[in-house]
Parts: sequence; structure tokens; C-alpha cells
Amino acid sequence: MIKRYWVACIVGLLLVLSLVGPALAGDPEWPGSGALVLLSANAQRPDMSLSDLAVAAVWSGTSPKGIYLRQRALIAETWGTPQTVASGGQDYWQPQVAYAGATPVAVWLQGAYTDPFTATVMVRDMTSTPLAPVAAISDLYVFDSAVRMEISAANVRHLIVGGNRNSEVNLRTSNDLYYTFKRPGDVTWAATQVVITRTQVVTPTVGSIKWVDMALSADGDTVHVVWEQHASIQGPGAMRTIWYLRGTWNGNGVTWGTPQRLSTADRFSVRPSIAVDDTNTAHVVWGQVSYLAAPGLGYIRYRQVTPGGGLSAEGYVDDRPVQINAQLPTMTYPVIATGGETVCVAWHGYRLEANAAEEIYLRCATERGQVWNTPVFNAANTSAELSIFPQVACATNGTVHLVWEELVLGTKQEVVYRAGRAVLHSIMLPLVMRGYP
Ligand SMILES: [Ca+2]
Repeated sequence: MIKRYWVACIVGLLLVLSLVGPALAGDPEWPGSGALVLLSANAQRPDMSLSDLAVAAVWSGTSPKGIYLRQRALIAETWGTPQTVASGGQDYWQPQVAYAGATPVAVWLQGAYTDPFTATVMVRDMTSTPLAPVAAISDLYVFDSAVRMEISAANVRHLIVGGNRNSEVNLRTSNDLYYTFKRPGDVTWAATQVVITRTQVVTPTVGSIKWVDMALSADGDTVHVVWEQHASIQGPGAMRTIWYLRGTWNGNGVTWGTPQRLSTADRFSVRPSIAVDDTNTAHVVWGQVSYLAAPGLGYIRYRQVTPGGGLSAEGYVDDRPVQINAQLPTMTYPVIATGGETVCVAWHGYRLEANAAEEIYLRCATERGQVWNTPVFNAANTSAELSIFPQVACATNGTVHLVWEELVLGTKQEVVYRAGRAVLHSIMLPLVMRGYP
């Protein structure tokens, strides 16, 4: 009798929680993850990469200015001390890290982060005694854009950047898409090529290639590129679209295909991110935002490109939008990673009913992006800080690694890390999740 009473109580309690839970709980906290790890104070815009043995994080330091790197051994679960990748009297921005075997290799922009934004793309192998920094692309003007490098298992390095080499005032912020590569035996990076010009895929006379991203197939033979395409500077025609291009590595460069538009034409689509799974299917996310409205709503869109070049339907990672603050940054910033059959997407924003401090949202899919059974997790849950600029990496065992920036304007600017399992396989999931207080 007593036993039956308790069963009835528990069932009743779960029933109540399942009814009132969703309204109170909002997005559930990421389960199974530990406290946030502070990687560095006075730091911004982190990036991250995984090898079989370690995770590497890089960021741009604000005081002192520079690029810094830390590694965490996956088995020991301990972070090493920060290494200085670059420092001195210049500006350093847009850092990224990729592994060449067990060696983290950093890439970044170095120059003057003020008009006209003169920049050199720098690369450095961070071996135990780091090699000298090398200039991969010089004589660039880079504004509101990114540099990305990917390294194949054979240590062929591919690098893209949206930039310009014309100092004329109306052109230096109108970017073309530049590409270069370096093979293991090469002393220097190959001569820089313009792969796509700023107006190649749009009809207006003014265009620009802004945020770029890149991923390689597992065999290193296919190079996948996405970018944010601008057309005209202002006005109703100033839509931004997401474009995709793939090429085949031929041993002496890349044979490029034909660009495909991924986003619907009349939307304001920004900040694409791409990952490629072990079947050479590309997974792309981007933000779809209110046109030049800040604060504005942002949706996270998702599309696959099959190995044959076919496009899946344009989907939503989350059917609920996020709000973006009017301070910094003013757009959501989705990123995507694959590991085995898992696909994970992270982005920043805050819910309409929440206070205006961005959080990091995380959602993962199984079966290579076919099944989205796992809810959207709030991976930050820091109501006092703007949690922005996430980067995500996903191991083949399903462990997800996140880095991002925690910001309180004028007070705090930190880079933090968090890892854990994000894919749940239980059919009890809805009840369990609603039971969270
Ligand atoms: Ca936050």
C-alpha cells in the first residue's frame, strides 16, 4: 500500500512537471557537462580543432595583443599553459587552428585593424618548439571577413580568405575569394589565386565576398567552400546570400566546380559554416536575420550537399528564433561540426522572453544529420554575460567540445571551454527533459 502511494506520488509529480516544466525551464541546460573552464581573460574570438589525442583552442588576446593557443590532452583531460603564437606591435585577428597530425597549426590575420585594414595571412606550426611564422598571403585588405585553413591527412594545407588587393576606397572592402595551398615538401605557399570574384555570382556591379568557411573530405580530395555574398551596399537589393563551391585536389592545385546558391534569394542570410562527414556529404548552417535590424531575430538554417552535388531542402536547426543584441555582435553566428555520424550545431542569441544576454545554444543530430531527436541545449546559462562567437568540435565518440567568448562590455572579455555528451538516445527523453526543474 505504501509502495503504491509513493508510485502514485512520483507519477503525479512527473505529470505536474511535464505540464508546467516547459514554460518554466526554457531551454534545458546541457546535461553531463562540467563547469565552464576559463581558458583566458582579456581574450576574444576563439577557434578550436580536434586531433585524435588533443583539442587545441586559439584566440585573439586583447591585452597584450596577440594570438594565443592552449591544448588539452583528451585522455588526461588537462589543459596545458597558454603559448604565444604571435605578438608585437600590430593587430592580430581572426585566429583559427587546424591539426597537421599531432601538431596544431595556427592561422590568423596580422596588420592594422583600422581603415584600410591592411592584412597579411600568417601561419605557424606550433610544435613543441614552434616553427617561425610564415606569410601565406600578403598585400591584402581584409574587412568584415574571415580566413580559413584546412589540412588533409597527407598534410596538404588549403587556405582561403575574403579580401582585396586594391586600396581604392570603394574596393578595399569589396572582397574577392582568394585561395592558396602548401604541400608537405613545398618551401613556400603557392601563388595566390582568385577563385571567385566579388561580383561573379551576382548581377550588381558592387559585390563582396565576406565570411568564408571551408572543409575537406576525409580523403582530402574534395575541398568544400561556403561564403556570405553581398550584392550592392545598401537598399532593398542589399540581400546577402550563402553560396557553395567545391573543388577537386589534383596534386598541383584545385579544379573548381560551379558555385551553387544555398540560401533563398530574397532573405538576409549571413555567417555560413560548413562541415563534411565521412561520406563526403557537406553540412552547412547559416543565420537568417532581419535585414539590417538590430536587435533582430535570427533563425538557424541548415542544408546538406550530397556527394553528387544535390541539395537537401532548406531546413531549420531550431524552429524558434533567437534575438541578437544591438551591441556586439549584431547577428547570430552558427557553427557546425561532424564526428562519425553525429552533426552538431552551436549558435548564440537569447530567447524573446529572456533577458538580453546571449547564450550558447547547442543541438546535435544523429545518422549524419537525418535525425534531430535531441533538444536545443543552453550550453552557457550565464545570464550576466553575453555568450558569443561559439566554435564547436565533435569527436567520433559523440563528445562535443565548445569554446566561446563571455563578454560584459567594458568589464570582462574571456574565452571559455566546455565539453560533454550532447546526443541522447533514450526514448524516455521527452519525459526526462520536462522533469528538469
Ligand atoms: Ca550568457
